[in-house]
Amino acid sequence: MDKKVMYSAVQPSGNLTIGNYLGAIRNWVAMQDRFTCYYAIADMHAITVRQEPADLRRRTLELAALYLACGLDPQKCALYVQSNVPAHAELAWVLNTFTYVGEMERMTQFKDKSARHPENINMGLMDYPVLMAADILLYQADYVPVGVDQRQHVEITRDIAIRFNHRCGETFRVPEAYILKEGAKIMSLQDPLHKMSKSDENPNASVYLSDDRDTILRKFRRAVTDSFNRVAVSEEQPGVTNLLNIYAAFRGCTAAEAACAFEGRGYGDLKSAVGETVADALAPVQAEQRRLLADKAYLSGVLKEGAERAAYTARKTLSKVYRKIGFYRGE
Ligand code: ATP
Ligand code: LTN
Repeated sequence: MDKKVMYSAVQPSGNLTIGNYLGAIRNWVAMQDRFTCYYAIADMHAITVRQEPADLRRRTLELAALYLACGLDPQKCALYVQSNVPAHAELAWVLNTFTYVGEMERMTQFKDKSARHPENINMGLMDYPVLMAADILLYQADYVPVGVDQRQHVEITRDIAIRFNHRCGETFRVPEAYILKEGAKIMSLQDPLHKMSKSDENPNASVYLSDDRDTILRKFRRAVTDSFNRVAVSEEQPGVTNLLNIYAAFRGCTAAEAACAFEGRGYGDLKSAVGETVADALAPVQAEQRRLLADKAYLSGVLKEGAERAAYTARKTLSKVYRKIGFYRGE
């Protein structure tokens, strides 16, 4: 039987956080043996908010190096830069005509980002989920491993695929979000009711994958907790629960097991243990990323080959779509 297909991407729009790592990239590695995988660097999505061109280019390479440093194997999965495969923009245009303005206006991320960037509510920001649908549908993906915040975008992708299939005949496989419980939503260290985000203005709110050991320990020491003085997983203790989730996700246990391990101990102990765990886990990834970034020729080779493989599959789907909607393709 054919292997199932996995598709995911991260935007090179800032410094990646441990939320991006635990919610997304880390889970991809575990799947590369069992699935046919495509993992993109979503630079076309990133430009929906303003980017410095030089920074965008640098972060694109950094993200490629990070994918590899986290353990993604270019022999097993296609790692590529979204803008290097023109079919994404081409399919997005077609899918735009199968998507309603009202649906896009209701998207949570669109509403959030419009509120945060009122000076630049551009069409791309609104159209973001359609481009994401094009990404996923081009590869006939079965599963899309993402953090919880992206579930709505995968749902709309399903709606668009079903609508297209219904009108034009079976064309797209209808994908499912693949969301792991531990690490699916890492919260801000300063405001544990909001998700940790790479674009948070407060640098203490997020632990970046590039942070050094001292910075990591300091950020965890300053993490907002509560005055219950009880280490437990509980809705009324979002800060402590978040620390336990982070600890559990890095240690490979459940948050409840982590809570047991810290029973009767103070928040100070918990914070340093989480900090140490995170710093220990990130150190080898950081070292490998640095090593890879020094070898630009290798990175560029990996991305070129990844784009070729992706483009081959993407073209097949796009040709089918063009045929179904009646575009003239020559005699
Ligand atoms: P931005 O703040 O620029 O919107 P982001 O930090 O939310 O960025 P994305 O590029 O939107 O990151 O997300 C990349 C992947 O990381 C997605 O699969 C997303 O679901 C996941 N992710 C992002 N933040 C978290 C988080 N706090 N916990 C778990 N997963 C997350
Ligand atoms: N919107 C995603 C990044 C992304 C993506 C995708 C994720 C772009 N295209 C396709 C899964 C599948 C985000 O994480 N913010």
